[in-house]
Amino acid sequence: MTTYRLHYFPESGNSFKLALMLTLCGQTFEPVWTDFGGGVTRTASWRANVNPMGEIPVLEVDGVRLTQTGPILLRLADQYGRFGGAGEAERFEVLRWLFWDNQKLSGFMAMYRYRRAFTPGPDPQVLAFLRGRVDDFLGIVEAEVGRRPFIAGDRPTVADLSMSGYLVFPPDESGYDLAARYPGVHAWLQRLAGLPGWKGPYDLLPGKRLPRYA
Ligand SMILES: N[C@@H](CCC(=O)N[C@@H](CS)C(=O)NCC(=O)O)C(=O)O
Repeated sequence: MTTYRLHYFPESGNSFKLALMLTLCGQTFEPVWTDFGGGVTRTASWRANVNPMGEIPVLEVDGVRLTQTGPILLRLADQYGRFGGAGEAERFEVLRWLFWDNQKLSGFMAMYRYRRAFTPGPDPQVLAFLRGRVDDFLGIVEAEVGRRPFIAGDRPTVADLSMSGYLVFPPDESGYDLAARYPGVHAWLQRLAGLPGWKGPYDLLPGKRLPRYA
């Protein structure tokens, strides 16, 4: 049986993506809480011993450290035969949205939420810029998931798990009341939350939280 150890912090939507995928695939993992707020991922020793990219999450699979949620999700999808998409066209869609999510939706939403809620005295101009980008990306998702149940087609895939990773945190952290402003996105998130075994980030990722400023 494969053993998993997930280096994470509870507010990390990227960590949630992996925790959720493992859970939906019926796997358990050892949670390795990491002091992100205390700056441990910036230290030379953490980078030398855990992740040279300086990022959370890190998934240890039978002792081998893997990073970058996109390829990890794809590998787990192959391993468990779940959420990988069916056929060449759907798999291409999965890759397309995974890349887009990493660069755009999750990338900017993570920065916006972190600055807004977990950083003292955020620069209003920086927040306005980031929010403008997130609004654009949410508008794109709103249109797409209004046309089909899940982002790559009729079935949920790792692209949905990735893209929803930062959208399921409480509105007072993200600053977005999705039900009110993006009802199609909200309905898509509800479809995902209806998957058997689905749990939210703070249920899957326990431990000490970051200080809140908003
Ligand atoms: N593309 C990466 C993103 C990982 C990432 O940005 N993680 C955040 C925490 S959730 C981080 O460690 N950021 C540190 C930094 O940007 O310096 C992935 O999918 O794993």
